[in-house]
Amino acid sequence: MEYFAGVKEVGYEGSKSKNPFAFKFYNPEEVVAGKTMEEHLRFSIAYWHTFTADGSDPFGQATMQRPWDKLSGMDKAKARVEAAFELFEKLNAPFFAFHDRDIAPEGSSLKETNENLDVIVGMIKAYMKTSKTKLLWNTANMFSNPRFVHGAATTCNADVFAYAAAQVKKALETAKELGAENYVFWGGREGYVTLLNTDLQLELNNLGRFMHMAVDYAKEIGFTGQFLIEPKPKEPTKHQYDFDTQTALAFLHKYGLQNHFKMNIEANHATLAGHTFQHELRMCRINGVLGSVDANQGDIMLGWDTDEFPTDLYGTTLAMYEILKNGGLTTGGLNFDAKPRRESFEPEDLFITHIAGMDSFAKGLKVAAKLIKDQVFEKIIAERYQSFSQGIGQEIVTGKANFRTLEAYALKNSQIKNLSGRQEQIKALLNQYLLEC
Ligand code: XUL
Ligand code: CO
Repeated sequence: MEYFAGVKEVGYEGSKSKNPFAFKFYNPEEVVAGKTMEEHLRFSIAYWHTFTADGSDPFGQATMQRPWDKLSGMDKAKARVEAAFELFEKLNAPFFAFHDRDIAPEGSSLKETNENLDVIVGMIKAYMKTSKTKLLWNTANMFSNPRFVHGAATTCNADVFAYAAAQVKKALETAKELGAENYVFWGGREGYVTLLNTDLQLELNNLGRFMHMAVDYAKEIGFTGQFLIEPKPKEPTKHQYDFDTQTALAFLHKYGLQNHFKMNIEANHATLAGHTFQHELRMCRINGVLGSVDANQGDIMLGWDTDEFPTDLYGTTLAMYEILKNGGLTTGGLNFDAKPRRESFEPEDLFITHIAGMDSFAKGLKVAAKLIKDQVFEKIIAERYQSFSQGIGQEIVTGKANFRTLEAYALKNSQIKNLSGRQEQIKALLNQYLLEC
């Protein structure tokens, strides 16, 4: 059966096109800075938003019209796989990503749940044999089922910790089976709501133990994909343990896990933490832990995770600047952890939204590549910090200076001169690149 009969294969038509089902900027074969756009951008479709979500919110019921929703149970799960590979092919998507519970329903026992999963993973594997679409990453949903009310690896209930371990064990086997390039840990309900009933130390120690068990099991079964932590500061808990990149890095170093993990940075999680998307990407880049990206955007007027498709060119440009400066994403990709608005409920909206996101990142890539080619920020920054490449500054950064030598220098140096930061001039220059590229 064809699920999206109204949409043919989406092709590149150029920036003048008015066809809503065509790319205006994303031209997979076009070479930018030495690589094709497809190789740079490594787009991925998020199974949960695209095939599982129904548009319900705390105030209202499902709105999404999805042809497979007239089915139920395993029949619905199978129809979703068929629809997924049709959409991947029509969008020419190189990757996809899923949670275990997105692809197959839970059974009445863990054994039955795993059996359901085996059937669907087998079906996905068969599709992947003839499809170009690869698995960017998979993960375990340890937050929807009521058993995870107090968390999973950071629960107060050891039986739940054991269940979560069994679930991640199975998810790692799935990752290996389908050749996932990464495996993601997003904190789900790993966090707390009040310290009045929380043993903070035990919960964090248990999280460290859990992550070590995952690393050990991946080694045991020969899963060589990259482990990723996806930071988020709040939601669903008041305080999520993987608050942001710096917090997650401190956790990894404390528990001796730093050689096994990189980060999966989500734009809307960065802004919830009070950071820009670029801040989180830069923090990863300078620490060598930029793994992958959940490409979406929030709404500056709202304080929650709205998971909108990325259309802000300023954001996509600065994100692509960081990614290019990082030398690319290696095993990672740009995964659209984004959903059509509840009001955009037609099946065709699944194409329109992805096209909007892909075009926005393609344009961002081109502008970022030009900025780097012209060394715009590099020149500004080199000039701003030039005092550290000679004289006393050079002594500081090469470790030759100490408080005594610096005091002697400061006593003699009566005239300190600072230069303007020229922030507004730089922003106006960035606008010129955005408008003219
Ligand atoms: C939740 C979120 C998740 C993760 C995967 O905010 O971003 O969808 O990406 O569990
Ligand atoms: Co995400």
